[in-house]
Parts: sequence; structure tokens; C-alpha cells
Amino acid sequence: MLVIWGRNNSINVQKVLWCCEEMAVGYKRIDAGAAFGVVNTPEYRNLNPNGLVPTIDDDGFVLWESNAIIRYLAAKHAAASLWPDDLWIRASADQWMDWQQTMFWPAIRPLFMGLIRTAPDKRDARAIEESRLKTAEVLRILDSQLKSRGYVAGDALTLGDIPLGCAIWRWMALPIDRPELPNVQRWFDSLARRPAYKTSVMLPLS
Ligand SMILES: N[C@@H](CCC(=O)N[C@@H](CS)C(=O)NCC(=O)O)C(=O)O
Repeated sequence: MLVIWGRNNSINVQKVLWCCEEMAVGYKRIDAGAAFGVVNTPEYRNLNPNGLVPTIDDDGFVLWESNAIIRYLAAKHAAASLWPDDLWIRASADQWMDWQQTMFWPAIRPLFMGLIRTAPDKRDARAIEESRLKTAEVLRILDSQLKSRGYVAGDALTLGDIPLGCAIWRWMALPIDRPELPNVQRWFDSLARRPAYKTSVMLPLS
């Protein structure tokens, strides 16, 4: 049985949950992180010395780092679809997974943390606005990529869409001004029609 540790409002946990739901892989989820604690117990640190979520245990195989986890799960359960054999499509999906972590998330994180996880009287309005502008700038790159394809790595959903799809939900759901990005909007609308995305990712921001 696959066990997933992590609260379901975490972007990195949602990547794993959405991936499992797409592949209809059964799992047991244990709340951990933030208000749930657990991550600082010696037992959890034995599994994941970073004290972060998610962590999985798949019949005795322990793994952390959300992108590594979904690569592993897709290779095990959905080799030809979410993680295609075609080397160029796979590498492109991989590129966008890294881009979510190194460009998109650093851009949007201050905005998300500021508006959702910080009390109004403690917010840094300037950092929030800078982050809103930076995110819009970065997302133009994604919009351009999606101009000629339905999903980031081609015409079908791959792992490349999963980290991005979790992050874009936050951008769409935040109470902010957004520039028009028609290709991002079309791609988001197609994700929003997927039952697995709806149940795993489109949760109220908290
Ligand atoms: N690079 C790691 C980052 C993991 C991470 O930062 N997780 C956050 C939640 S999104 C966390 O554990 N925060 C502390 C907590 O929830 O207690 C991954 O992708 O899995």
C-alpha cells in the first residue's frame, strides 16, 4: 500500500495526490506538516531528514521530493502516458517540472504566502506587489509555450503539467489583478475539467 505523508493544502503534496488520482492508484494519506506537526518527530525525520512534506512509503521504499515522487509513480504505473517514452517529450516535461520549481514558484511564493498565510496587519504590501508583477512576467513564458500545444510538453497531459497545474491554481484563485494570458487560461480550463485535478488541487487556498 502506498502511504503519502502530507497535508492536502500543500502544493507539493497536491502534485502527488493529483498524479495518483490521474492514474487511479490507491493510497493512504496521513496529515503532516504545518498545524498537523509530525514532521519534527524522530520517526518522520528518519523517513525524511528535511522535515518537509510530502514523503511516500511504497511497500517499504521511502522517497521524498515531490517531483522525484511523481516521476517514480508515473514510471511505475503509467509509463507511456504521463511519462512518455518519447525522449524529447519526456525531457520537455522534465524541463517544465524544473521551471515550476526554479522560476514560477519563487516568483509567486511571496504573493501566495503574503495573501494566504500572513495576517493582514503583518503583510509586506511592496513584496506582495513585486511578486504579483514578477509572476505575471514569468507566466508570459508559459503562455508562449502553450500557444502551439494543448499541454506544456505536447498535445497530451504529462508530468510536465502537474507541478505547473498545482501552481497555476493558486494564481487563478488569489484575489489579485491578472493580465490576460489566453493560452494559460485555455490550458487551465482544460485542467479544471479533469476530475482528478478538481478533487486534488482545486481546494480553497489555505
Ligand atoms: N522540494 C520539496 C519542497 C517540500 C516543501 O517545501 N514542502 C512544504 C509544503 S509545500 C513543507 O513541508 N513545509 C513545512 C510544513 O508543511 O510543515 C518538494 O518538492 O517536495
